[in-house]
Amino acid sequence: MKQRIILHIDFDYFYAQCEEVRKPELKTSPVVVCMFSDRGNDSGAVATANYIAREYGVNSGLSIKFAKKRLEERTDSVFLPADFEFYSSVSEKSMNIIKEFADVFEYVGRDEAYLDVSKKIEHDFKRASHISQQIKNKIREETKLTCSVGVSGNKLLSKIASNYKKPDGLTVVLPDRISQFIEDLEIRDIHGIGGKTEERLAEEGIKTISNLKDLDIFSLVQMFGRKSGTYIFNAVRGIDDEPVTPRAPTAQIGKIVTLKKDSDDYDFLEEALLQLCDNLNAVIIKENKAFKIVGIQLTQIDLSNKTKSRMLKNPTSSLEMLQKTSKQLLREMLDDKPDLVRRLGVKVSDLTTIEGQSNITNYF
Ligand code: DGT
Ligand code: CA
Ligand code: CA
Repeated sequence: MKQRIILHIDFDYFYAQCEEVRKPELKTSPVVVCMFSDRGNDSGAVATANYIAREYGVNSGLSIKFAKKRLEERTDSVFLPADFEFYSSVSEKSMNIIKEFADVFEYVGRDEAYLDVSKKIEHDFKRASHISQQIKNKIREETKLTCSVGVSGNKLLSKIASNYKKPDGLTVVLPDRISQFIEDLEIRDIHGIGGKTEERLAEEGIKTISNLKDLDIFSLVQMFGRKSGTYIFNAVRGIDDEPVTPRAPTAQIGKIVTLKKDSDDYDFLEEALLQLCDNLNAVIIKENKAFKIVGIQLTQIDLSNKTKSRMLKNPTSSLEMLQKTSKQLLREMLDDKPDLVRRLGVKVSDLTTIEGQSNITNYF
């Protein structure tokens, strides 16, 4: 078989960079994009931060309170609420540019995609670096964004490579450099080997990639089961046959209902909400999706809409998570004393498709 050549493209500090694009004067300040939870001024977590803020230890998931503390001395710091609609529009524009360069284009998430370019560049790695640089240039010219690109013969290595040098990186892993490239990594750098697996391996004294490489497939299967064991065995050798699968973004899936009566009663609304969650979950499962954002919408009797959404820590397709999060959102919205509610909706977004290898990574 001819050499495959696959690119993984990941935009740098995506939400924060989007904010810099619409307000370039932010570029010299720490920029922190926040998911405020509305329980008080500073409750909530950091969605992402630009690289200046990261120098102060401000990263995704940190509480806003801590982020402010760490940036105390930077009086020029900017804390902004996440504006998903804007980020989606920037993403759409960027993805449309990238797509043109691919034989096969696979959308992974708002700031991430795989491109199979094997045919287009006639299986030639020299041309792969060239096309990657062209993509970066075009993205920068047309959207003013930087991204990091990983190039290799498969998805696994390209994903690791795009993260290898950030921001504005370009890393090519040539076929004869694979084992050297992998040996210098940490175990956790390998996509699909999560914290739990790492802990389990550490219990056995396996702390480096080369320790891990010494394990035979039988031991790995014994520890992690056939599917995951085989995955790890191959991954540390840089082997991955997953095809780049044509996939476009599904923006969101939602369900909406007109209530039997107008109401602002929590229990009444909850009952309708749980029914919506059931219906929505059926679609999520059928389409093999995982979601990261849950939102609800109230249409009031004057037909005005109120919406509220929350980002979860990890993508999931769990009905329980959907119910729990949407009930929480409903409570918070009723605390704000809306008018009587006429229509109620629940939606999920930031969707990813679960299948093949990514199925495995969900077990870790
Ligand atoms: P990087 O490392 O330069 O690629 O930085 P980001 O910010 O692009 O990080 P990435 O690619 O892991 O995630 C893409 C976007 O997803 C990011 O801009 C914000 C969002 N995100 C990532 N992690 C979290 C998190 O833990 N919580 C929340 N709320 N959002 C997150
Ligand atoms: Ca990114
Ligand atoms: Ca990403």
